[in-house]
Amino acid sequence: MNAPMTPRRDLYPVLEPFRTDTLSVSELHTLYVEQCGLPSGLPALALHGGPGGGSSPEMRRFFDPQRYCVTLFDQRGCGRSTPHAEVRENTTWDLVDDIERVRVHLGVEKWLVFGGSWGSTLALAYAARHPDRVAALVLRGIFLLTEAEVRWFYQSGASHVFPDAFDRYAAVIPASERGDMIGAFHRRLFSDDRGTRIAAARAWARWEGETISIAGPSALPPRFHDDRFVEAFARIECHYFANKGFFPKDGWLLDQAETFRRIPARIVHGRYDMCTPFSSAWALKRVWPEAQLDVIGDAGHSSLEPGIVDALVRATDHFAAALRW
Ligand code: STX
Repeated sequence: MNAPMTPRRDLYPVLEPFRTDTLSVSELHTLYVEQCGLPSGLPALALHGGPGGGSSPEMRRFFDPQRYCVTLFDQRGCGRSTPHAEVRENTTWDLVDDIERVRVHLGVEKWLVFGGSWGSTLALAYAARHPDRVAALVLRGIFLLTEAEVRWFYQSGASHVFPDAFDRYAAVIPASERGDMIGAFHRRLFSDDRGTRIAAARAWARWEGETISIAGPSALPPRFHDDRFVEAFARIECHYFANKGFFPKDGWLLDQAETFRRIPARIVHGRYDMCTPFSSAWALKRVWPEAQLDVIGDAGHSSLEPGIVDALVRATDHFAAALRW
């Protein structure tokens, strides 16, 4: 007889922040920052995706509220940070500097950094720049922001698995411009005409929303219907991808492994992740054999896929114990 399956862990219960704050980080940008859990708990920072996705209340629920003090903030231009959908003074390195500003503002010495998708990109960039500030890394849906990954999702690759959703995405771009989807979307997302901008933003975001889960296009998350969310998400993502993540060279993050290798880490990735293919997690594991890699056989990209939730909650529980909290 087969051994009984261990039940999958679920998210921790819904919780509200015990503190919310705004932090001015430049003459232009102000960030929304919140903390939840146990104020004297193990410090953790949860980085949202996109870039431009904003924090969501579910992100609080990957951590034991009796053991962790979790900080979330909305990255420049999105969520409750202002100005909304702004891409000036908005680069990977501005966000890395913001993490340090938030850390100093809150009086944290070192923290566990948790991030999925673009949140994993930013977590790795932060760890490469400030390795001594990172107690552990919990990363999901590894995205190294290479040209190959951007091409796979926005140009040709995932289009072969989701041709129906891809047609809806491509419909706002004339056939003559489809050879460079990032360029074609960038022109529209930064058009002076609001109608042009919003039509492009809806198509861009819907593509990502419809391909996020192994459950397929019907699993489109509710906020992908909100024009305010959609405009920041599409503009900021496209701005970062048109600028190749502001990295000095393609594949730069992998080259930094020697800098962050000593940080204890768990990596969680869905085998059927269409947005950020598993090959990037595998490439990272190759240069970072000490990191534990959990491949989830029945999951796509979303952090809320049951197998992904299970692995992430186990990872944060593991580090709460390992870091003796
Ligand atoms: N972007 C992947 C990413 O970071 C290429 C991402 N995709 N969807 C999201 O993030 C949200 C769920 C945060 C909107």
